[in-house]
Amino acid sequence: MENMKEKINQRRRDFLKTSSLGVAGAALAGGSLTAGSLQAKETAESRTVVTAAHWGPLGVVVENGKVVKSGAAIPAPIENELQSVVADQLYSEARVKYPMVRKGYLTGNSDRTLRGRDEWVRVSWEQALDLVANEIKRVREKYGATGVFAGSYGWYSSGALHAARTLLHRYMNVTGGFVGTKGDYSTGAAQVIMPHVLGTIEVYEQQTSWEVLLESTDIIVLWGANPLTTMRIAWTSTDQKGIEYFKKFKETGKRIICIDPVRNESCEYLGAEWIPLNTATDVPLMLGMAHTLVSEDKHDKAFLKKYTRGYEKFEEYLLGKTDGQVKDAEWASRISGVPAEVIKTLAHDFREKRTMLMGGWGMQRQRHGEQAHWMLVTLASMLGQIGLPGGGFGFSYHYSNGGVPTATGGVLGSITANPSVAAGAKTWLDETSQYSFPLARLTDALLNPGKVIQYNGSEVTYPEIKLIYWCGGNPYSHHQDTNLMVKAWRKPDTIIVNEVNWTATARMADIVLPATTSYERNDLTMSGDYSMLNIFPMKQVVEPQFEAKNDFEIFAELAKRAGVEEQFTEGKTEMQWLREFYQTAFTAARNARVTMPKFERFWQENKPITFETSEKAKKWVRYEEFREDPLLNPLGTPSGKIEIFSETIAKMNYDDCKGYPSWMEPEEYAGKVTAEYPLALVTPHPYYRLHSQLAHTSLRQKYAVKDREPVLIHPDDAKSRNIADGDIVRIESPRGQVLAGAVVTDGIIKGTIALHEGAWYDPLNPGETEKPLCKNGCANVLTRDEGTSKLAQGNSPNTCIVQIEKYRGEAPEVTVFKQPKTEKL
Ligand SMILES: Nc1nc2c(c(=O)[nH]1)N[C@H]1C(S)=C(S)[C@@H](COP(=O)(O)OP(=O)(O)OC[C@H]3O[C@@H](n4cnc5c(=O)[nH]c(N)nc54)[C@H](O)[C@@H]3O)O[C@H]1N2
Ligand SMILES: Nc1nc2c(c(=O)[nH]1)N[C@H]1C(S)=C(S)[C@@H](COP(=O)(O)OP(=O)(O)OC[C@H]3O[C@@H](n4cnc5c(=O)[nH]c(N)nc54)[C@H](O)[C@@H]3O)O[C@H]1N2
Ligand SMILES: [Mo]
Repeated sequence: MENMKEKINQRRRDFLKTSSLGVAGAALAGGSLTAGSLQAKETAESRTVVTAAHWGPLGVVVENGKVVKSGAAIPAPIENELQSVVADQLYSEARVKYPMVRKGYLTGNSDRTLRGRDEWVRVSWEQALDLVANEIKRVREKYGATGVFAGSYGWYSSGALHAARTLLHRYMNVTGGFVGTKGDYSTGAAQVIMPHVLGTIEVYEQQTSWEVLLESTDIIVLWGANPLTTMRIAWTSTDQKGIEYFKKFKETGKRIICIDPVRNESCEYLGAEWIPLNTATDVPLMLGMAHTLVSEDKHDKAFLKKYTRGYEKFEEYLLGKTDGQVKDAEWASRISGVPAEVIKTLAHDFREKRTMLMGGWGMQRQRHGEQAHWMLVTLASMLGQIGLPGGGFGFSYHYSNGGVPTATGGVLGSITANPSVAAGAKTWLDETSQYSFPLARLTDALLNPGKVIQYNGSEVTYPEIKLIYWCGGNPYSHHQDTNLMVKAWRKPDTIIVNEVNWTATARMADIVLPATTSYERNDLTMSGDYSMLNIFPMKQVVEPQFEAKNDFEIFAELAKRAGVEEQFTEGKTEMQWLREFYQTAFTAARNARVTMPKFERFWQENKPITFETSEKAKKWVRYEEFREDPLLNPLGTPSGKIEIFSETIAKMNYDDCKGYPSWMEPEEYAGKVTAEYPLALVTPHPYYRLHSQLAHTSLRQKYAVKDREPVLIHPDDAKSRNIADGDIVRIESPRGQVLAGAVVTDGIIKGTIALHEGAWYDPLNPGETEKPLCKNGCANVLTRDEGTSKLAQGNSPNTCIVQIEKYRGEAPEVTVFKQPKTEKL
């Protein structure tokens, strides 16, 4: 039965089966087993290699030179199936095998609308590299560095050295510069507003320790957060501990509340109370709670006075003094769909009990997304628990194991985007180019060179982009309004993509260079992002498949053609780089009086290093120092306090972001549907993939419905359209149309459907119609491409209305996971 709930229950049963370690161990028979994990080992018949990926430390079993199995190298608290498909990734039918050039590009490039539907021609590496090097040189000479766009957003693969995007930037920097990007798709709105409110970006910061939460927190609120799903991976590699802590909290029997349009995997697994709400209505819901507190005089006035600024201005708005609208629980209920009584009760409970509001990020990936997190901080201020053990708010408990205490040890060095910057860990938000624009405005920039837009109090002018180079990302999966992007993508002269697989982005390029997976090269990674708990060896498992090369090699070759190979490689080989990165950690660890093995031994033993965690780290409370003494430990805001009113933002005078958090109706949501498009769409992150990564593996069989992306629909909405569970459906928005497979479930609020992000775009007859049908179900074919506001210009996919119907007739086959058409010239 293709039913979401059934699948979640199945997962629960699978979990119960595998949680006793003996059973998990047996399931992984083949490698050497220690408590349900695969350790490095070599016998006459088989070899187990320890490596790692975003989805954690992996043991990979090789027999006769081929990978036959993979699994956790350190036991996972809940089985992580993402770890089991190394072989599928290596030997996929979707792999780019050779350097390929689009036929029409080779024969004069007179018709750029052929992108995405032309034939491909295999060329030699020499030919491909010459072509790329010469074209970049031509564009730079003619248009300068601003003609070359290499923002190349994406999640590529873990690794301190083979970091696809960083390597591209490094190559671009040593050869003459490029246009880069500002921000990311994850927290586009929050990361720009939070510094005004709290003085830090907040979303990528360590959280109050889980050890403190276990002891002090009474209520956890998963406010639009789904950690069971989103912590199956981490930006470096998951330390797997965050989920373990959620599990422990659940075992204490304390309350967990989930405020979400979807009864998501975390809600199900943790047995949380589900408060369904309409997508994009969190601000009214929070205002309703805030109003309840004020009207009963229960807000923490002492906290507001001592630690915040501008509350009075916000209160005037809350009470309707500025716009005549009282934001009480009844008003909030009409918009959010949450009963007024529930709103009031929650407000009381949060005030009386030690409550941790864990905010996810889906609610800021929408128009006016800045307001949700600002309002959440405001509500938390009124509750007065910020800086107390286990209370307040946290914006990273669902991501990369936030709240897992930081270990004492060493942190690996890593390759830099600019050789003149010394090696060391840098965050991906650091700008590496001289020119940049907010990344979610990509289509707008391609279509409107020279246009000036507002961004966080400044102006940004779009460059004229003549060449795009993408390495380690998949914009045809991640960017909003695919059909508009197809048009924009026709503007540049040349598009180059390094890819492992024939993703839609590779298919839309002119030149495609085959990249290795991380299992075909040597690397190192930390785990946890915040915990820095482990160093994982990422040992090469097999030889590169077909003619795939490492991005490092590709860019070294290209740099050589520009006469700057030495600057790019610094004369170091793969293993020399790794030894150096390791040494950085070794030295730091020694300074912290922690011993690490010498590199040679570490590499030869092929075992993860796990650092110890201090008692101090376990007791760490975010904002504790600020609470103790706000004058001695002020925040990085202009007032040094939490800014409920921001003078800085008010002075920008933006109509779409005022000086205090407020409710601005988005253009499309459940409260603003039309007869043609009567439903709202939400696009959460998928359980069995990392965005588009792993979509081509056998994991697809666990969720696909009639070989399409599953769409969650409420039984009432399905019934009125004659849609049954398992039906193929057609979803249409003002911007595009896709096929999907219906999952009829009461686990979604009525009036909204959910289609996860990350499906591979697979158009039927591309270029021939205005709204070509995506056969597979890529959510972004439907979504809107508009900035969150003039402040952050973040992406806003969760602002979207649609219609859905049963698909009649023969559904076209999904073809995007196969090789594209090739030809000999
Ligand atoms: N509708 C909607 N859209 C969204 C979101 C949403 O919530 N809703 N979420 C947004 C968010 S938060 C994000 S982060 C983005 C994610 O968007 P992306 O980060 O672009 O998505 P990935 O699928 O991780 O793409 C990574 C690509 O890199 C390739 N790759 C892997 N390893 C290597 C390597 O070593 N070398 C090279 N050259 N390539 C490699 C993979 O094959 C894959 O195609 O999507 C955004 N889009
Ligand atoms: N397995 C897996 N893990 C991942 C990823 C992945 O693709 N797969 N992606 C990684 C990346 S790059 C990122 S940025 C993070 C993403 O982390 P998030 O952005 O937090 O993830 P989402 O799934 O977009 O949203 C989380 C929850 O919010 C709900 N939601 C959406 N809109 C609203 C709203 O308006 N209000 C409320 N209250 N809830 C809403 C969704 O239904 C979902 O249950 O996850 C990371 N982890
Ligand atoms: Mo993200």
